[in-house]
Amino acid sequence: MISKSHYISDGETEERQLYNIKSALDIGIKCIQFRFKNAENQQRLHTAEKVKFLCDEYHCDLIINDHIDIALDLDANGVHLGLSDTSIAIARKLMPNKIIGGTANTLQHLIQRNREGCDYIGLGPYRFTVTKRKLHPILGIENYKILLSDCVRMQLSTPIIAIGGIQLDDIEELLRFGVYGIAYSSLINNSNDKKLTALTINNLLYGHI
Ligand code: TZP
Ligand code: MG
Repeated sequence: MISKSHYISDGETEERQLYNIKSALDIGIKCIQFRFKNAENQQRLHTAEKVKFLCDEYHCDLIINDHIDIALDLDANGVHLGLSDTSIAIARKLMPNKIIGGTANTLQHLIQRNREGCDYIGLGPYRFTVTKRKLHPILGIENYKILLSDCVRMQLSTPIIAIGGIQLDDIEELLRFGVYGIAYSSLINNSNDKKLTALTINNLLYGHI
């Protein structure tokens, strides 16, 4: 079962990553995508090992961004792959029973990702965000509406997770347009009441607290 709620980890240092991840676990987040761009490979793996330990302790799913080698090493629940990362076909061969997510920014990408057979598509960015550098063009609500109705018309059925600057007020409308779930980082990291924010996300996505 793919979670409707993906917390994307953020932080320039291991300390910051672990602090943010521990905070997310403490407020009941049940699916974390570990994203640590600003690290050497050895460092990233080392931090990921600690994250895996924490996620196991909290019964939280762990998806690794970009690095299928780390996902395999740690027996994580899945991997999230950008358009220029490992192909979905290779990922599927290497981890047939795991969750494989893929990024999309255009209708062409959505068609490609459906054909490739990933388990969910991260469609974005919804709006500008400082969490990610080298952003694809910003989509905004109008393009989500168009792209999601294109998916219905073309019978593209891979679940779509909206990402990029998502705020609580965006969620109902995105769901109405047909997104399956959301991925977010600063929504939690910048919240003054993380627990309440997490409960509200769950309530909006699953209809219960
Ligand atoms: N990919 C597109 S936007 C983004 C990623 C990883 C960052 C999401 O973080 P935030 O803080 O919710 O914008
Ligand atoms: Mg990537």
